[in-house]
Amino acid sequence: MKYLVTGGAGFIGSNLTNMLVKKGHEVVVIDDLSMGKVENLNDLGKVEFIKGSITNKELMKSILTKYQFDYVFHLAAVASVADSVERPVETHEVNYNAVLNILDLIRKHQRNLKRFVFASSAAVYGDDPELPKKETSSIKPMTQYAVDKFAAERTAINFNNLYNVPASAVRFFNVYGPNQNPESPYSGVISILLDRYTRNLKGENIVFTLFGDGSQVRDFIFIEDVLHALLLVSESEISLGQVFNVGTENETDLNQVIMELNEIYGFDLPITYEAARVGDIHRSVADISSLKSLGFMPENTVFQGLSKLVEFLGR
Ligand code: NAD
Ligand code: UD2
Repeated sequence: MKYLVTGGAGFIGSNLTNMLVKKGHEVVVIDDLSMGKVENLNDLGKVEFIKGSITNKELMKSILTKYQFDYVFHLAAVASVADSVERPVETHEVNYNAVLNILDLIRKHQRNLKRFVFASSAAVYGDDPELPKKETSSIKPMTQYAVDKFAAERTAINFNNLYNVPASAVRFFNVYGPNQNPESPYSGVISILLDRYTRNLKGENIVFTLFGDGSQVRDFIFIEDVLHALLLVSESEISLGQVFNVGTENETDLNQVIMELNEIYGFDLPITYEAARVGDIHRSVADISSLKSLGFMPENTVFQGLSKLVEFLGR
């Protein structure tokens, strides 16, 4: 099969690309390397890597007219909520306008497509007290990131309904695993935590900044489980035109994550506390009944996932 993975040098995209290549599929990756790294791709010789922005209309047209894809996974985005608060206009260009353009190009030029899978986010639910979040829960996007994710997700589903562009969307909760870039202040919290543990182990005296009191709750899901979910959604017939939460249904607060990592590493990470971030969501947990109806069952607890990740990174 032929796949296009946008954002394929990033965290989720590179893990997906590496798995697809391992299964013997052909993969084209487009990434501007703003957050991703070519080194995340295990077998560059087997991937057609294109460095460029999804906002470049000419480039996207050339890719989507040159190849006929079976599957498109759209993962490229300004992936940080806090970054979108700093850069709402740039975020909108990447996280919405580019998606609309890609869908329109697919509508006009892709004849073999089996599925376009859009990476949306649990952020669309906002801070509404109704928990766990069901796909039918109320939507309360609190940042440009969340507004654009919801709008792009609806656009993908509308292209499915109006123009027969086969599309599904997934709302990721908090994903963690190898290849998550810890270098931006807006990186995923687990990647930042692991970076701080390893640097302390190497003798650097570096403190982790906790925004809030650590009681914020997330539904953390390990990348292996996410890849399983992505394959199920892309290959199932009943997922066509549908949106799926991708989480575990387990609530973990940040203090517990740090406690488990202290146990895995065998020392207490030095922490400094700052005010909670503007736009931060206090509690987020998924209802995954819909995903389970496709045959999904998360296999890793947070402790198991963190242990595998620490193993992978080496101490
Ligand atoms: P990531 O930042 O590692 O990956 C995104 C990739 O897109 C990066 O490699 C980046 O360089 C690339 N990119 C950014 N702007 C681009 C542009 N204009 N043109 C081309 N490439 C561009 O983030 P991730 O965690 O792998 O997230 C993947 C997708 O999943 C994103 O759409 C993100 O919003 C969504 N998501 C992630 C999580 C999570 O917990 N990681 C949660 C919810 C949703
Ligand atoms: C994540 C995703 C986002 C999204 C959402 C879905 C990333 C980078 N962001 O946002 O794309 O769709 O999940 O729910 O993966 N924190 C600290 N110290 C730090 C960094 C973070 O205390 O150095 C806190 C942060 O304020 C927040 C929590 O940790 O309360 C999680 O932050 P995050 O950026 O990992 O994830 P989130 O949920 O904001």
